[in-house]
Amino acid sequence: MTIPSFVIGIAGGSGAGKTTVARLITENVGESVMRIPIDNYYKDRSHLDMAEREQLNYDHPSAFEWELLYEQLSELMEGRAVEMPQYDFEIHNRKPERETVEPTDVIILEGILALYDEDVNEMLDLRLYVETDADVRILRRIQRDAIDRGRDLQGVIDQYLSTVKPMHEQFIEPTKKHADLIIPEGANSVAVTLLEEKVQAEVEGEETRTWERGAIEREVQDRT
Ligand code: UZR
Ligand code: MG
Repeated sequence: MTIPSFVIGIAGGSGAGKTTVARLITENVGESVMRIPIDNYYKDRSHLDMAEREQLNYDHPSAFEWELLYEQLSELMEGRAVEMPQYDFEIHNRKPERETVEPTDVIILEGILALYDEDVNEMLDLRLYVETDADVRILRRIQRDAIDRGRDLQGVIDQYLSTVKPMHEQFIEPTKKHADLIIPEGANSVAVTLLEEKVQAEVEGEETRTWERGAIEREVQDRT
């Protein structure tokens, strides 16, 4: 039975490069590490039609099923497999089928609000915030949504101004204060190399975590 020994959270705005950082630090590590996109925990919207789903605010904390994320993370932390939901961005909805996910030594939880929920934050050993300028992020967003995913450009712009930007400022940016480390400009190769070494060592069985899980903030509080 595998009990995860190291859990990393990666937060940051849409288009900041969270997925890229997560991929790069796990690329050469093999099967002892998994990535959990918090996108998998977007609420099930099967009762709405496509036009209604297109209108939803996907950048607000209430778009996610936090209880399910917490429950499944807790199961994994105790060495049990979970039936994880999967998300389909094309239809803005959860897929009908779930995927069986077994616990691994290292878990990387990645998403715009990875550092938002207090209970989830307590489960993380290392909290990262990827900080990338808003102009770079919107350009990437246009590339991904309008060019790669074939969405309408005006729709991408409207969504950015009506929800992505205000929610970023209200909910995502403030979670930076929960971070242990801030990574400038996403796939910053020095940061990625340091993190990769850490993950590699953890997977090879060296105990690299010398602090107690969730202890960081308490320690800071004790000192103040
Ligand atoms: P990342 N998102 C969608 O566009 N459609 C969905 O059904 C679910 C999410 C977008 C969401 C958010 N919102 O900014 C982004 N908008 O996915 C988060 N607008 O994903 O961190 O990979 O950019
Ligand atoms: Mg991503």
